[in-house]
Amino acid sequence: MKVLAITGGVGGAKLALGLASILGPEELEFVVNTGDDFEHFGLHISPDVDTLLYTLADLASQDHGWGRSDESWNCLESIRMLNGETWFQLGDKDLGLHLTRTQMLRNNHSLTDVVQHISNCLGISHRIYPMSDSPVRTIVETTTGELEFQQYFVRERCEPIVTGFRFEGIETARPVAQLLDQKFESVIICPSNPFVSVDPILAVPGMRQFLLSLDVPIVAVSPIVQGQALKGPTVKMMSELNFEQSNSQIGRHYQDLISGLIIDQLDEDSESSIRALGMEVKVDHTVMKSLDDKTSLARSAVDFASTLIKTC
Ligand code: FO1
Repeated sequence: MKVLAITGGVGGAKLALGLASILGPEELEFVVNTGDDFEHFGLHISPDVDTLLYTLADLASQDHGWGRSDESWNCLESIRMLNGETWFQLGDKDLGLHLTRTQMLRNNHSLTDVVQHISNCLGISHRIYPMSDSPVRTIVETTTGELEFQQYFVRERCEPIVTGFRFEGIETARPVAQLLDQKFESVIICPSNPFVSVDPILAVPGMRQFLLSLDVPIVAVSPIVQGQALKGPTVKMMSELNFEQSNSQIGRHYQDLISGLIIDQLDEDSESSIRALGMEVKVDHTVMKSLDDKTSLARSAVDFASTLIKTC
């Protein structure tokens, strides 16, 4: 069974690690959000891609979920001493990756090639595709104006009230050709933020059509439990956009795409309302703390997708 996993950053990377622990490189590939990418100090930063790279390479900071473990912050301290911008924290080891990527991009390598190169160097055997090689930038529309994603997320700590999103550059973006050449037997949408992590991927012209043309089960894992997001501003965004903060709403969000939704056992009572949307529901333990939690949910998602193949 070859699986395509769609993921954003920290939340999605947990399930991604679970999937990579149970499926080999021939059985699993990833497509990752690059709407969070931005230029900082002239460097190309690709937070969601890097979170996945570091997670799969067992180099991710356990404290933050993003950035490197065993990090040092000499460069940041030096910037601070010079009254430079320190709102976005780049560790010394992490900087090495940003420098390498930026130089490769300037030497006309595609982002896909850069990600492949870094994957190889970090010993990652699963294939990771950025959602597109051309730049797409998530812009958060708020009651106080538009903000680039990292300004909203990190600098403003997700405080501004969200009114919508737009994905700058999306019109000319395309899924990477190597991804479109692949066949998959199921697709798993990791429990990432639907608005700013998964939607940018699905908004790439041709991506949704590609996924639907596979004609295979597409399964999503809900990122919310008991009306709360385990990480990040998903629920805050739902509330500000006047959406119900529920798994049913997550089901509605992906309704024209998915055939199954996995929800947490604490939300068992929403099973029938989600089924009424015309999709299958699986109730499981979706809170991933340990590696066991991650592999167990991964196995559950893969099994769920394979039961849907039989009913297709
Ligand atoms: N997130 C923060 O909340 N604060 C930071 O200073 C920060 C730095 C950072 C550096 C490199 C990197 O790859 C990610 C970093 N992140 C930071 C995480 C990132 O902004 C978000 O987690 C994602 O964009 C949302 O998926």
